[in-house]
Amino acid sequence: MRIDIITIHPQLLESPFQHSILKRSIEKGIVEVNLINLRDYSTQKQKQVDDYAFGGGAGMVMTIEPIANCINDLKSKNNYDEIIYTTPDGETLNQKHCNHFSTLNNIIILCGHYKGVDERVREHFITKEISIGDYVLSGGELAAAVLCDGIIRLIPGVLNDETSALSDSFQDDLLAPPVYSRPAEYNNWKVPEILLSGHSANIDKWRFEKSLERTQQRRPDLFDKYKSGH
Ligand code: 6GU
Repeated sequence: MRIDIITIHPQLLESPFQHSILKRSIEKGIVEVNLINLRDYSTQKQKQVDDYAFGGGAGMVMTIEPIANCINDLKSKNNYDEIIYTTPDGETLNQKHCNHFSTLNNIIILCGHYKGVDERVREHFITKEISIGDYVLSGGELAAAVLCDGIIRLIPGVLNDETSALSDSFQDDLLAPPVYSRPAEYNNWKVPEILLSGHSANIDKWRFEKSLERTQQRRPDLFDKYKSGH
């Protein structure tokens, strides 16, 4: 999979890809991530990529020309399955989006900034608009990093134990059950006996019940969705 990220702060996005699972996915050649500096596509003297909003009002707008130049340049070299724009007024990212994006070959992520991009970019270039939740960030870069992490870890071969992505919270609309490790007793706080029993059928049953219980208590909305689908 090839992910081209268009940003005015490429350095802000370096670190997430230099560690742990994302780093390994790149080293293994499963993913290629390119950080593209939007300013490189500005034709202005000062490499400007924003301007005042027509009609007035506070805040700058990301202008269409550098973005169009950049996306057209990328499109002349690759075919893209999705061109995603990170913006607080997009669809709220969920596991279904991540599952879908993880099956694609080439995507572009355009990181939003200021008061947003010229609407014509959204109309004519963008195929999907994604938010990571109902709060406002100072830019789309951290949202793009979250999106990439959510996608990349699902690509076959990225996680060592492929089944571990399948038992994630949300993958089947249920939260994951509690987990424990050594020591079996700490401060007189004991690990549930059943997990030490070695009886895998009983353990699976216990984990499933805990998943149900936890989802019902913490996320009644997810629990209703789960029940309606089963
Ligand atoms: Cl994608 N961008 C910004 N600026 N703020 C956000 C967001 C994105 N998602 C949630 N808040």
